[in-house]
Amino acid sequence: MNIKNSSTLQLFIFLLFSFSLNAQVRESFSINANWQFTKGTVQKDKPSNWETVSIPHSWNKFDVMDDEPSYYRGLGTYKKTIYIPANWSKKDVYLHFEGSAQVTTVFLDGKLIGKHIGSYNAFSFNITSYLNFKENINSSHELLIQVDNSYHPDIPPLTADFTFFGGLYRDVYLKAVDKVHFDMDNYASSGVFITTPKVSALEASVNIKGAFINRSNTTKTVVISHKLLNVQGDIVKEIKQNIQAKAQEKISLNQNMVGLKNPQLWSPESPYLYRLISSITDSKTNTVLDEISNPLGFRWFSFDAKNGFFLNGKPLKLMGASRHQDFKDMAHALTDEMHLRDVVLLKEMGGNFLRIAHYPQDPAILEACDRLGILASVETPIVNQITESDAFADNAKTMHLEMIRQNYNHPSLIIWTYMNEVLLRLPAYEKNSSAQMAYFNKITQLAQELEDITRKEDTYRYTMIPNHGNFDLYQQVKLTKIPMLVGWNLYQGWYSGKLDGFADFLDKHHRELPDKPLLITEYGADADPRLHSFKPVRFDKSIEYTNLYHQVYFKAMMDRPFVVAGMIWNLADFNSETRTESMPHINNKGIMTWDRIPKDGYRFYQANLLKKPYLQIGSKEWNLRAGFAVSNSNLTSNQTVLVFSNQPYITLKHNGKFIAEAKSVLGIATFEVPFVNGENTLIASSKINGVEEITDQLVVNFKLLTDDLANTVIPFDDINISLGDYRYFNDNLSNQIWIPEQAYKPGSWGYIGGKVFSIENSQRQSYGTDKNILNTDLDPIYATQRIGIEQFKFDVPAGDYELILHFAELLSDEKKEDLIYNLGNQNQQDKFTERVFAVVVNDKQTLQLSNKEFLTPETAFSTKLSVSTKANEGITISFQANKAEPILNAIQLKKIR
Ligand code: GCB
Ligand code: CA
Repeated sequence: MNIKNSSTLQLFIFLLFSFSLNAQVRESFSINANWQFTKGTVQKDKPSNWETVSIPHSWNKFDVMDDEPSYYRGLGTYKKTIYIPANWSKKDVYLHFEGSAQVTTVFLDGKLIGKHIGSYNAFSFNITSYLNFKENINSSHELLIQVDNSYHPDIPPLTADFTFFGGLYRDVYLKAVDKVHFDMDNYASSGVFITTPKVSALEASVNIKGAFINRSNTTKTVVISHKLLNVQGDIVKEIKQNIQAKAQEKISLNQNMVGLKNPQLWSPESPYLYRLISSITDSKTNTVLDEISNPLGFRWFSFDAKNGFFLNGKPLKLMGASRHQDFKDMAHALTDEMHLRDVVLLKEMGGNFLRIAHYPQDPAILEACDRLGILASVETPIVNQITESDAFADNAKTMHLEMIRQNYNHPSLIIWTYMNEVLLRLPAYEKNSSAQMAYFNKITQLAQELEDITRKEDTYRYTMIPNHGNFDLYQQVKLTKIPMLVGWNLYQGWYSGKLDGFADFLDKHHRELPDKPLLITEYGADADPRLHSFKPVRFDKSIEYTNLYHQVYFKAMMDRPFVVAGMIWNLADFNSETRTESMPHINNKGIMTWDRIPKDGYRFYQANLLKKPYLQIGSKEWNLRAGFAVSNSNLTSNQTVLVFSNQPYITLKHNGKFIAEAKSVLGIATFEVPFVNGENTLIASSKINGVEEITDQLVVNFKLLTDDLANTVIPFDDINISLGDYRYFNDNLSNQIWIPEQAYKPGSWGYIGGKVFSIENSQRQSYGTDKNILNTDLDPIYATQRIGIEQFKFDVPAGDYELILHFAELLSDEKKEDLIYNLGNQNQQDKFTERVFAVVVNDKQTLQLSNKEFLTPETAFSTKLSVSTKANEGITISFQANKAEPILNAIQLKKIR
């Protein structure tokens, strides 16, 4: 502060003074800055390599993306000197953690303060008795925290399709409260639990339960009051109660605020938020001892198996997404603003529901849902399987209680969820054996216990279990019976089967469980935004296949009023370290990328859900395209362009010329654009009410190719071809476009002989492999291959060229555990036989390749050659088998002179 004159100084002193008066009430500040961190434990007499970090922090930011399988799951130690304000000497002091993964042990000045189990809920410790205060100076204390994210059979989740990042990854706070305060020892909750037993547009009531404690050494007479404040901050209603509390006494509260007339209702369109200020006032001195603020929204809701969801008496189709809490290069250690941004993005998509999956997330998330009007569910992370131990069940139940109590007061939250696809990964018991029955019974029992806990804790919200598509098994284990709502995670036309299988499943549920409300808790397909295809097929990871997928699923859900909700899996791509495939370690089902760049899926939902006029050209990331000219006299190449819009008619212009007006179907207008070489400016527009226009523009850089390499109209300069592939691949880092292979025709280029590589008996992709190809980020071009290739020819004119050949042996003799999400696929052992072949360029033996030299299985290998060719000679690359068949994964040719 720059103090210019004495009146500012006076004001400053006044502010300081008024602050200390206020210091009666709760104080809290985060202690995120300046921690010392080291991996492993700290050993006496051994120097540790401390590094300065700040919270949120994770030690798994980068090792989850490298080519080494697995990531650090072990101990990390954090330390920091904390300073306790001298004026806190008469207070109760707490250390509050919003979340730490996954077992956290806290020491203060070498003394054990406490331990917490589980990665996703908050916890706090009363540290008052460990502090020693001196007059007028802050006391300093050494805080040491051990955090361990090792696998533990008794701690859920055990396995899952996401990464179990470790670290002190959410905010840490120091808090001070008067000795008389609302309960701070109730699972790190606010200590006050608010319900609205009666709500209508005419009248509402509020019930407040909880407790307060008098930790002082004298009896206190206090006034407990609750004020309901509207958005303007006016007190709408206040209730008060005089209570006497003996020294050290904890007193339960159960108070009602009734007869609130014409409450403003909370809904997605109008998320009206009241605040309930609860306070404790000393009757004698009239000083406020404690005060807390909770959000309050008036709404009522119900789920119906025939007609879906109703909010405030009106039907509302719930549409939204699930969300994981990680982000590119940051693991799960995000700032509050980044969490908030995801909820904003969901709102901007037109969504009204968030499945907080598969675990409770940062408090910023539900706060944002309350404010922005997003309904939500939150779940306890029992995923894929359980351990049949009491300790596992106890930990699960404790996590569940923590979750319920900590999130109780959010009006946006309407569903408590537990167990995700818990029958996906069955232990190796024999089918129908007594051991398997015992396992199933344990699951039924745990589900029933969690259900009972939830119903007892909260009589207003609903309960839900999300299952995978094995209908009969979930019926058998009673998981369709125990919860109030049944969620299904469905992937027909992705992991297996056909897209129409989805609608069949919906109808089956409706037929066989006519009284159970049905929510689609997950549906989605992988989209690697670098991959595009005009022949999209299941598991090719192309944007175009996911476009089809989302259209079919969305329509099936919209056509059926009994489908309560649809939750896209997932709002954004997320890390799943064990995954391989086109983008290793990433689950690409997000409708946005890991760093939140929208894909077409996001635009599809905007076009279908947003009420305000919307229009966006699709595939924005595909701004580098390639294609063949119609002929030497027609230098254009026709390719499809999609425009996503909620307007009925869309017009597209290309380089200033009118292309067409097209009707949008399910939010999509389709155009054929005659691309020209170089820059192509696309402008899509639509009239609204006949007048105003909304427009969107995309510039595509197009590389016009010709089949006639000798022609001079489009002289050959370079080309990148992915063998055994039907897709276009954009390598945005090097600004290069790869095109699919073609067979050789004289005068042109292409392969001779061989076939497209495909995994034997694969139930998913029809070509290429899903393995992580090591030593490259260009996995898609290496994961596809022409096998048994005899030649590759370019009938190029005379000149100097650079030729790059790319190889990857896609088979190996190692046995690998199959990705469990690829339902129905068994572990497979490759039929590997050693491969040896020679590469001959224009009759000159260039290279001998074998699995011992160069062709290390599952590893990218590329080699660059210079070729000079004479007139009418062209370039011929011949592959000569020695052992097994020759292969080629990709090829590039560039003219130098
Ligand atoms: C599921 C799981 C989810 C996975 C998803 C997938 O059913 O619930 O955790 O990430 O499928 O992409 O396979
Ligand atoms: Ca390839």
